Amino acid sequence: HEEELSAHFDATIARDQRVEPRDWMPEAYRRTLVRQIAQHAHSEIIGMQPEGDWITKAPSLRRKSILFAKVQDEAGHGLYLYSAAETLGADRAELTEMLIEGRQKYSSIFNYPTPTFADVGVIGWFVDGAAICNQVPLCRCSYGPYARAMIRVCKEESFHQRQGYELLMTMMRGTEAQRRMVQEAVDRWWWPSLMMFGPPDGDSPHSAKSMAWRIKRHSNDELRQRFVDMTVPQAEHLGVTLPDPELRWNEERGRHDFGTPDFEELKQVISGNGPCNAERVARRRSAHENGAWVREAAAAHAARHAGDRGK
Ligand code: FAQ
Repeated sequence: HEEELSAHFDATIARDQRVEPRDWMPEAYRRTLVRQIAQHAHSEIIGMQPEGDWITKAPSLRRKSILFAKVQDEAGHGLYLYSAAETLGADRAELTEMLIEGRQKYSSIFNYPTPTFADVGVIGWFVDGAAICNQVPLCRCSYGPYARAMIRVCKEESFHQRQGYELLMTMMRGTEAQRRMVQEAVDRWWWPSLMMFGPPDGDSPHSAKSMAWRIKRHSNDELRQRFVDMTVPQAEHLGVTLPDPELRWNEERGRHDFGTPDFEELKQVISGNGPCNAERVARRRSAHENGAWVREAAAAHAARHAGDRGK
């Protein structure tokens, strides 16, 4: 029987059809998805912090309301993604426990500080830009609930990217000090943004399997290349320099050549030793602990409501 189910699963993948929660799936496929979707959900939730720091300090009411809305969208993305993980049998409370105990990862990028308001713009431009490159192909991921969640997430993310770029355009039309602030933020975020795509292909243990299962559609290096090709003309238009002396157009390949990110730094940040890892996790933990009474009250209310319905 198991063989038959397995053949059916393989055929579904080969036909490029979706695997749904009720379908049989190999345990390793389920585990890979829970791992990736949980990390993705945690990234959205932890990702609220670096920009969230600027909500109370935004330079105008307009910028404040835009930022508020963006950070709320990220909370929403986190919730869709936790729901997608739940369709695979994961328990959201357990996933949160694993995050605050440091047993599950979130994107390296959210462990860098945001000392100036230009960081808000650069996060939108680079980090949401990188997220879009990585996530648009996930809209065709073989697992239905994840693929469908990605459609709305990508639409919102492309709006986020444009708001970051528009913020930077505004600053570039401002004073010399504002232009310097933008360039300085670009210099700090460029390499960490390239690291978001993960280790190089030769050093990516999960890629082969995830591509065979059509969870991933493109390799880490291919997506990194797409991001560079997409971003270079945007940088020119904005009037900033990307901090890579090896960056140049390669006529033959029809793509840009670029330098190698410091993958040792990526390893360090992933292992908890980035500039803000401890702060990010501590804040998530305290928010979770401070919210305990809300969860208890909601559960008590739901239990009483269930009792009412029984009468
Ligand atoms: N950070 O074998 P691979 C956002 C880990 S966007 C931390 O290549 P895989 C939106 C990897 O998990 C950011 N860990 O793994 C937003 C694995 O560890 P494990 C979130 C990383 O899975 C914007 C190990 O290294 N997006 O939040 C990183 O095939 C602005 C080996 O790597 C997603 O999560 C890293 N950068 O490929 C929010 C997208 N790279 O599990 C707020 C979905 C690698 O063995 C503001 N995820 N690792 O312990 C993916 O596409 C994939 O999981 C990759 C990694 C591409 C990230």
